Amino acid sequence: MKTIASFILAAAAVTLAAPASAQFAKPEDAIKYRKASLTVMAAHFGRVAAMANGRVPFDAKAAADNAAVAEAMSKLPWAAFVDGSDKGDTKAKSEIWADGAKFKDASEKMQAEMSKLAVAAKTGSLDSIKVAVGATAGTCKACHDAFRKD
Ligand code: ASC
Repeated sequence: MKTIASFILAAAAVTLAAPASAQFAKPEDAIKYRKASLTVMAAHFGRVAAMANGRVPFDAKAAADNAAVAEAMSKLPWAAFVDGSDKGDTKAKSEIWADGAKFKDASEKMQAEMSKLAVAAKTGSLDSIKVAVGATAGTCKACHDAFRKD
């Protein structure tokens, strides 16, 4: 009985961890998934960045809500850079697969800065948000420069 209970718990844990190990039937599905999560992340990060840059009026609740969505999205694309998904409707450079450690490092830097932004946004301090938006955008750009075709 104990064994069955442990098995069920383990299965539940795997199910809950699914976003981090999303499975894809075809390479195109992985490409669509990572582009979709990056697009949603950019949309919500962009709303916070627009406030930080003074393009839209600062709204603390909107900033916190959008930063939280961007943070959640920041965790998703990476499991979708599966082998065989370097070809097709993608700007991903082959360096992603050739230098996986460097790509992972770049992705982790972005996630770390996006998390700091979410924390800053929760405090409601526009000055802290400005700093965090700048740092986060820097990690977006660094990864694009190294790993995305123009
Ligand atoms: C954004 C966005 C990116 C980054 C990048 C930073 O808002 O969509 O891809 O910032 O432009 O240089």
